[in-house]
Amino acid sequence: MATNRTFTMIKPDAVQDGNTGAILADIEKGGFRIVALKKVLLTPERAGQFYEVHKERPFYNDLVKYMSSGPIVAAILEKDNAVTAFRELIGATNPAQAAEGTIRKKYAKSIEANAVHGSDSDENAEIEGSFFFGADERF
Ligand code: DGI
Repeated sequence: MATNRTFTMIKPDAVQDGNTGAILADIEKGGFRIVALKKVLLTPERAGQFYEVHKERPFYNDLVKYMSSGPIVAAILEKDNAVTAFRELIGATNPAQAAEGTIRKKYAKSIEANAVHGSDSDENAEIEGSFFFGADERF
């Protein structure tokens, strides 16, 4: 059964471009409640740990370098069927293929600098949320 929480990060390019507020507004307008929120600079070690599942992919080193290149904004979000609903709101990984009106279509620059992360399963949403937030940071 689908749970009602997912995890997101606003990635360094979108934070650097001053799009944090606009993206959070799109998220709330999309019907998601912000359960937890913080701005943080990942070390390359922490970014590498977060993307451990992609370790064997050819873009892993670039991804780790990019995700630790500037602060990100991490959040836990709540809505019915949150994982699926949020991936619909953000659009395809590659912004060239993202549907009109999606967050990636509006704010992403490339397949790597693609503005936001969204968990791909309920299990990963819980793991990723716990990577950033303790129980006393979720409301
Ligand atoms: O779940 P997604 O973020 O939509 O996509 P994913 O889990 O397949 O990949 C995680 C991130 O890795 C993605 O947001 C951007 C980066 N990435 C994925 N595929 C490529 C990539 N980066 C590069 N440079 N090239 C890729 O083919």
